[in-house]
Amino acid sequence: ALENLEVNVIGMTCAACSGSVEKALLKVDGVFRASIALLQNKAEVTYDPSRVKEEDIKEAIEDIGFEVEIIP
Ligand code: 9UX
Repeated sequence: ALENLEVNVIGMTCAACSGSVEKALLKVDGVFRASIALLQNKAEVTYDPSRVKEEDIKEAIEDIGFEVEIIP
């Protein structure tokens, strides 16, 4: 079954930032949907937990230069 993950993304200041986060997330194998809320500093990700771990999703965002906090 697919799962949803909500994270705080720290450091997004413009629409190009949120665009690059969305693009990076959608490139991750097992990620189906990524919705970035620039003003709320949030990303909501729909993924297949049998194909990708929460940690890998976090890393994909960190790799392009933003900090991430998982919202429990
Ligand atoms: Mo423009 Mo957003 O450099 O970091 S992409 S502010």
